[in-house]
Formats: sequence, structure tokens, C-alpha cells
Amino acid sequence: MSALQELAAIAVDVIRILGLLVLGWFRFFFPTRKPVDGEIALITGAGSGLGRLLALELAKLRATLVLVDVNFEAVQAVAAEIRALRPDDKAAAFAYKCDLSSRDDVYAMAARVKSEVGQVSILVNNAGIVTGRKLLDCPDPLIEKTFSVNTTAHFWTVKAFLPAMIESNHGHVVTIASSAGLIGVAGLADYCASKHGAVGLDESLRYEMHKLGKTGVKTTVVCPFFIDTGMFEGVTTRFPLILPILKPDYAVAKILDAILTNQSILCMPRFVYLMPFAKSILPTQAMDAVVRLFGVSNSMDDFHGRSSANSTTATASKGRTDVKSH
Ligand SMILES: *[C@@H]1O[C@H](CO)[C@@H](O)[C@H](O)[C@H]1NC(C)=O
Ligand SMILES: *[C@@H]1O[C@H](CO)[C@@H](O)[C@H](O)[C@H]1NC(C)=O
Ligand SMILES: *[C@H]1O[C@H](CO)[C@@H](O)[C@H](O)[C@H]1NC(C)=O
Repeated sequence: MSALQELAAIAVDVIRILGLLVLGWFRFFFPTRKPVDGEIALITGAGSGLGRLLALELAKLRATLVLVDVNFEAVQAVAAEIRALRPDDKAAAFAYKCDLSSRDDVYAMAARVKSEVGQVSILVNNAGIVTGRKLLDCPDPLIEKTFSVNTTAHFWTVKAFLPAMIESNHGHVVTIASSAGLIGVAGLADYCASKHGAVGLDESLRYEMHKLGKTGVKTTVVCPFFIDTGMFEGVTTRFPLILPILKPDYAVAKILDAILTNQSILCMPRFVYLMPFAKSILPTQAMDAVVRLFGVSNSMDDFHGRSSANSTTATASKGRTDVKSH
């Protein structure tokens, strides 16, 4: 390629970037929402918290729900709630028990879903667990569990359901990560590392879909600050006005909207969008001082998670105790 052709190619790319910039802003101010009726939406950790709320919202929009959780009674109850919402539709919701920390379990569940329900077109990787212990206090098996539920499980579900989405050039992979996927937090090393992994997976997946030309396969990564679902019972925030503990209903409404508008990245509250920017532009000591000012490093000091009596029932997916994503 001659230097002139190279220059022309670069100019075309730059013009495309400017065009997409304008288009992106236009869509930001005038969003349109896609219909999801008839889509098959699979949600991991759907038995409680955010997963359950999101399932109910998607059900109201007449998507078919596949509810997955290690706690089978919990997803059965959510499926019953959905059938009550849509009494005319017997195939509105399906419940599956699955230990997301087990790869075999995930693939077995995926095979059953494909034959019993159909091809999943909206995959919401939501399950997660939290230990809330300092790096050196965290037992090895718990660290492995964190990664297997919070990060590697996303690979198994994506590998199971993405091929059909690619084939039809239609689908959506939603990753419920965390603001802890963008910035480290004292006392949350395992959690932060696993969420950074989930964020990296989402971003790479998005670029892969672009490269394959599969623009119909959308990705959304959700990075919330703490959500008041019980998983992080006891956490505190110093400036509740700009960095509030989010209400689950609010968080779910935002997540639903992000899915329906094909939004790639959702941070909430909005302040979280500034974190990666601040981190890359501020000198490290200044950034450390900002983190201290916002009390992020102390936010886990009073963490006690969900009341521990329930913790035996749900160690592998988002469940009822200290086991859940936000
Ligand atoms: C979102 O993406 C889907 C393809 O998956 C497309 O059909 C739809 O028009 C898009 N909607 C918006 C609002 O961008
Ligand atoms: C377990 O959780 C459920 C609701 O999630 C609650 O009603 C129940 O009281 C809890 N059990 C214990 C022993 O804490
Ligand atoms: C992953 O699981 C671990 C379990 O210890 C938990 O601490 C962490 O919060 C989870 N992360 C995500 C992404 O849910």
C-alpha cells in the first residue's frame, strides 16, 4: 500500500469515528428501545436480588425467561411469580438448578435449555458471591470459588450460548460486573480481581463481535457501586448524595434500559464513570487520597454480608446469604 493510500485509509477511519461520535450522542439523547417479546432470556443467579427483579421486568415485556440458580426452590418461586404475571402463557418461565462454579454443571444445564426451551438470545451473567475478607485472610477454596462463580462461569455460559447468537447474528450478552471491576478496593481483592476479569471478558467479546462483523450480537457490562440487595449488608458510603448505595429497583430499571437500548457500558451512579478517568489522569498518591476522601477503602469495615444462617444453602451462585452479585 502506498503512503497515500495508507493516509486515505486513516482519514476514512477518522471520519467514521467522528460519525459514530455524533450518532452515539444522538442515540444518547433520543434513545429507542428494542422489543424483547419472544426472545429467550437466560439469567444466572435469578433466584433472588437483582437477577429476580430483572427476570420479572423482562417477563413483563414478554420475553421467555430461563431462570438459573444453585437454589432451585428460589428459581421455582420466581418462575411461579412470572406465570402469575402471565397466566395466559404456560411457557413464560423455566427454572433450572445449576452450580455455576462447576463447568460440567453449566454445560449440562445449557444442553437441557437448548433442547427444552430453545436458543438463548439474551444471556445475563449475574451470579456472584462475595467474601469481604482481606487478601491474606481469605481461604484458598473461597478464592477459587469467587473466581469460578464470578469470572470463569461467564466463559462457560458464553461458550454455551454465543455460537447460536453468532450464527443468527442476533443476541445480547449482559455481564453484571461492579464498580470494583474498574478500581481496586481494600478488603475486596478476590472480588475486584474477579470483576476486573468479567469487565475484560465483556470488552474483548465486544471487539471480537465487531471483528467478526456480527454487529447484531450486542454486549452490555454493568458496573454498579454497592446495591442494597443484602449481599453487601453493612457497607457504608461517605457521600451518599454523589455515591449512594443504590436501591435495587433503580438499578434494575437502569439495567433493563441499557439492555433495551443496546448500551455497551452502564455505570451507576454516574459518578462511577469518572473512576477509570481519574485513575488514569491523577498521580497515584493523589488518586489514593481521592479514594480515602470517598471512604472507599473503609467501606467494607462494617461488612457482614447476609445473615449467615442462610449461607449453607447457597455457596455457589447468587443465593440468599453472602452469595450474590450486585
Ligand atoms: C439493538 O440491537 C438489535 C440487534 O441485536 C437491533 O435489532 C436493534 O435495532 C438495536 N436497537 C437499538 C435501540 O439500538
Ligand atoms: C433466610 O433467608 C430468607 C429470605 O431470604 C429469610 O426469610 C430467612 O429468615 C433466612 N433464614 C435465616 C435462618 O436467616
Ligand atoms: C465472585 O465470587 C466471590 C466469592 O468469594 C465474591 O467475593 C465476589 O464478589 C464475586 N464476584 C462477582 C463478580 O460477583
